[in-house]
Amino acid sequence: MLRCQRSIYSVFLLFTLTNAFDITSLEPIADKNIQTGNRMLYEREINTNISQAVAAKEDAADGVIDVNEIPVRYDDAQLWRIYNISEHMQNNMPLAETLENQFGGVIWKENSKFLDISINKDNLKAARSYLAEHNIDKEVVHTNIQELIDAVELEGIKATQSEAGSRTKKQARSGINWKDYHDLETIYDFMREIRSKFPKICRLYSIGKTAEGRDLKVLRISENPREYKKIWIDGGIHAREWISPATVTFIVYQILSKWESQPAYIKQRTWYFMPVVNPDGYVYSRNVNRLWRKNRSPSSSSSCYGVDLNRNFNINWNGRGSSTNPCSDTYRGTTPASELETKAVENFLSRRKHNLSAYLTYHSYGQYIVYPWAYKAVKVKDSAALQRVGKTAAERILSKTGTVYRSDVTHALLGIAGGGSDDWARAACGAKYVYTVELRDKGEYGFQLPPSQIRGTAEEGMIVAETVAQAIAL
Ligand code: 0X9
Ligand code: ZN
Repeated sequence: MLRCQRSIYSVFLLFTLTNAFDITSLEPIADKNIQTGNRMLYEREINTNISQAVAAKEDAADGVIDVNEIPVRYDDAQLWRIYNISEHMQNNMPLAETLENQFGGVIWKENSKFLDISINKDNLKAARSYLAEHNIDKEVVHTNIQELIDAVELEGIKATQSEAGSRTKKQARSGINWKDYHDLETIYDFMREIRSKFPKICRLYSIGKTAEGRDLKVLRISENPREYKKIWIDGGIHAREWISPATVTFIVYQILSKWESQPAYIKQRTWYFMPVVNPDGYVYSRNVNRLWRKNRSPSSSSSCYGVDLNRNFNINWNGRGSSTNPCSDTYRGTTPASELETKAVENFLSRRKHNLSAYLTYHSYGQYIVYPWAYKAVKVKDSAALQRVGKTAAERILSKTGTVYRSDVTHALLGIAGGGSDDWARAACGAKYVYTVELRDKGEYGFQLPPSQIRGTAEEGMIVAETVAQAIAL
């Protein structure tokens, strides 16, 4: 035990001396980003329009084009906010679904108060007339979504380019930082790097593969996995919510970079981190379609791809708030846990449910900290404790960063939905502190949260994790 402690200490000392994860000295990713991470931007720079992009891809692939790989653009697409959506049922169909089915709308956010939906340029006129005919008001939040997407990419490149001249040998190999969003490889390299720097307390699992053959990776941090209470933290269930994997990697970094001086409620825990539950979707949202939400599994009954993993868990599957249509963004899949990602998480966690005290899952956007149930309009029996801890986290966030988060039971704030990972963790694994955290913002930028807000938002995610860890009795 003493030897183990000493070696942890020496790793820590080495870590401190080399300063490998000092946020200011991490290896810049600018060059890499232009070539790999931000492929959409790279492609736009070399191809001035889509037909040229197609030609370039055709060349690269010896005449074979995969239409699913042609970058999707959102020039002049608008983002609308519509209030009082429950009043606007059309022939028994919610308005969101009508706009999705008839006008190719992409639902960004739907909750008890409003609907955020984007409409492509070609459908604007028809969608506008539809709303006018039905006396439905809308706010136009953005008039060119492509501009928002481009602005994030450029800001990220600029934020990291300034460091290009200051590389040293000591810097992290993974090239991660919290000034920009990163590609999957950078996130996985970071996890590998953490494991090799802290071999005594870290274990890296591949808990399965995706439909496209990517690994599903989980990092465990624990000094005593047999005894310590477990906290699971995941991100990236929804592909386009890029702030979520960024927040989960930040929590890993925060916890480990000061490991020896962490309080008992952090050190005497077993932490599981899965920053990207949906790697295929994440890669697709970086390379092809920025607004992609689901995974990328093909359907046998439709030409549409993807299942909403947060409607695919084995808890009231096929219930309200999920869709039977493979083309919908809330498609629930063919059976409960039909998806490899869902199956992998369910198998891994249900085998480790002993001592599982908390399940935290990071999403965006809206600034909410919500707890079960989502699938029915009932609170869990110990909801008073969940409300108290959620409220404490929100108060701490407000005093530290000034951002307002609301905490409440999920069905009240976000509406009813079956098949969610949070409800499953509570029902199937008995985790007490179960929260879905909807990170920044409240809709100003939505999924295109500026890179300058990554750090502050990730700190808010960290506060939730710390508050929950503290609430669990040792
Ligand atoms: O609808 C979702 O899956 C989550 N919101 S998001 O905008 N990130 O898609 C909220 C999940 C809340 N929990 C459940 N519905 N189970
Ligand atoms: Zn989400």
